[in-house]
Amino acid sequence: MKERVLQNGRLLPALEAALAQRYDLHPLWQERDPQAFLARHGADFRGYIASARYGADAAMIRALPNLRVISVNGVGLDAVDLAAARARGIAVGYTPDVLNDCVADTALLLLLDVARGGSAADRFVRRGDWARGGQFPLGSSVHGKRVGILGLGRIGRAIARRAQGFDMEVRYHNRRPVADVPYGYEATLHALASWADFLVIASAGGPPTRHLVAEAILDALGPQGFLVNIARGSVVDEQALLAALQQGRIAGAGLDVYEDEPAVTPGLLALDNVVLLPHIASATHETRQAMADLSLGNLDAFFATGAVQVSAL
Ligand code: 8YV
Repeated sequence: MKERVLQNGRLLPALEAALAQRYDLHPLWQERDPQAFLARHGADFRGYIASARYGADAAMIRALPNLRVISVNGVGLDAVDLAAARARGIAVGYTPDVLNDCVADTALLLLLDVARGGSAADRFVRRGDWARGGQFPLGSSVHGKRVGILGLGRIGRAIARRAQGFDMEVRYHNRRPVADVPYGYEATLHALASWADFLVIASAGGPPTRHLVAEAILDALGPQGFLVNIARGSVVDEQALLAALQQGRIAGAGLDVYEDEPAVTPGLLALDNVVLLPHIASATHETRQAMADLSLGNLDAFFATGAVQVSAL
């Protein structure tokens, strides 16, 4: 008999198809009353497939009393209650590394776009402003500028390498200094923001980093400084960011993530010096396929051997 696996939200169609072939996959998101469904059938499921957006909180884990494995199709684990999983002995798999390059590419995409005004210039051409004789304002060059990276994990390092390729100077702030990297360490985020022309957030999300970037850090970044966030929206106080942008206290922002996705603080939509992406940093055919292979591999490995391939615990 096939193992029952619960699916909390949409995934790559190819992954959904592969899961449905191997498992008795149930799409919870199609239930009209998910709570009632869980109350009746929660005990049937031993597997659970989650994503960065559709995680597994304590209530969900409680509703699945026989759950043995959670496979997260993503690297960020802030939407999964890891303590609750650990307490119950539930294995948790995730998909680190395979998305480092695409996420880092997106950080540079946002950095270059917001500095040079790529998206705004595109709008300028489409509006007919160029044809009418308009002059698009000058941008900021990036070579020789300073990139401060918050969170020098796997993705942060990939961003640092790319920034060096653009002849930028790199420093970072982390909970603790990282051995074997050629980048300067700033002991506080405030010092990093004061030093940087571009502050790039590549840290984990969740309670420990919530609103780390708020008014004081934005003011340290200053009127010539740009913020880039490819990590989690929760790290930035979005209202404070909006105020800083509206008042010219920072120069611009490039965002892939938001506090309340898919909602974006409305005031941001009106600003030409803000580049807004819909959480697509890992969204390429190649990377999403690699993530799908790994999250499926984690489930398969667990049911075959009792352990996931890549454990988050
Ligand atoms: C995806 C992400 O949006 O991996 C993460 O933590 O935020 C992204 O890669 C998501 O997990 C895809 O389902």
